[in-house]
Amino acid sequence: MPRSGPARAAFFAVLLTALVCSHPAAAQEQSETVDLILISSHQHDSQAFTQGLEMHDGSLYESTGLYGNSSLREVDPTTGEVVRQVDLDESIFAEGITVVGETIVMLTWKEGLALVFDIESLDVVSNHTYSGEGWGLCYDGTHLVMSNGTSELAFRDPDDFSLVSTLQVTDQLGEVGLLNELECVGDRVYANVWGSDSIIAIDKATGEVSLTIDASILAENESDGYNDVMNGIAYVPEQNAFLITGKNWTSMHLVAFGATQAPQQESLESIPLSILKSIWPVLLIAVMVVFLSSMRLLSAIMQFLMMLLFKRQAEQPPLPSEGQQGAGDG
Ligand SMILES: [Ca+2]
Repeated sequence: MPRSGPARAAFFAVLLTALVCSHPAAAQEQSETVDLILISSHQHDSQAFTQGLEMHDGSLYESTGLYGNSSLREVDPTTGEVVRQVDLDESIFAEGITVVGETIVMLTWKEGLALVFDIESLDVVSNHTYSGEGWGLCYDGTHLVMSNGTSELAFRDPDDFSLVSTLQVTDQLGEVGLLNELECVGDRVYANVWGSDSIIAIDKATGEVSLTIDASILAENESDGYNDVMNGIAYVPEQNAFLITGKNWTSMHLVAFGATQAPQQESLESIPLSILKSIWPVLLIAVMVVFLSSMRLLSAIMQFLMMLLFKRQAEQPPLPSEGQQGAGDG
C-alpha cells in the first residue's frame, strides 16, 4: 500500500523522537549485571553492626555503629575472630573506615567528626571536622572518597579532609541515592546501596554505574531488609576477590564478581509510566494515521470531500449577462 508507507515512516520517526526526548537518561548505556561466585564463607560477629570493612596487609579492619556499641576492630579474615577492639564513647556513632598510610580514618554518623587512629596502637591521634552526615569511606591513594547517604560522593584531601570535588552517581534511570559502605579499587568505587542486596561499581571519572552485582543470595538468610542490611565490602588483592558481610550478619563471604548476565532489552512494558503519559497524544495520533491509511479510508474520505466541493461549485447560479447588467444600471 503506497499511501501507508510514508505514514508509517512518519509514525516511527515521531515515536522514536518522543521516546528519546522524553527520557534523556535513556542515552546512558544500561549497566552490566553480574552474579557472585562464592569462594568461601567465614564467621562474622553477629553483634557487629558493620559500618566499615577493609583489608590491609592481610588484616581485616571493621567498624561497628550504634550509640553505645560503636567500635574499631581488627578481625582475623579466616576465622572471623576479633583480634583487637577499641570501644568508642557512647556519644559516637561510628561509620565507615579506611586505611591511610599508618592510620585508620573513621567517619561518624551525625557528629561531624572524622577520627584518625594509629594502626599499630588503635589510639586516636587526631581528628577532622566536616558538615553533614558520614556514611561510607575509602581511599584511592590520592583522595578520600566519602558517601553521606545521598547520591553524591565527596572527594577529600587525606591530609586535612578538605573538600576537593563531588560526584553525582547515576545509572540509566537517574541518580542513585543511599550510597553506603565503599571500597576503592582502581578506577572504580564499589558501593553498598542502603536497603539493597545489590552492590554497584561506580566509574570514578563519570559517576556512572558501570556494573551491578546481584548479591541477594548472600542476604537470603541474614537480612531482614531494614536493620540487618548488607553493608561491608573489602577488596582482597591477593585473590582479586571481595569479602562481603552485613550488619549483625553471622557470616562474611569471600566472593568474586563473575558470570555476566546479558543486559535486558528494554521492552515497552519496562518503559516507565511517566514516559508513556507524556507521549500518549503522539502515540494516539500516529496509530490513527496508520489505521486510516491502511484501510484506505483517508483516501476515500478525501475523494468524497472533493466530489462534494465540485458539486457545490457546479450548482452556483450563472453570472449575470452584460445585457442584464446594463438594464440594472439605469
Ligand atoms: Ca570498605
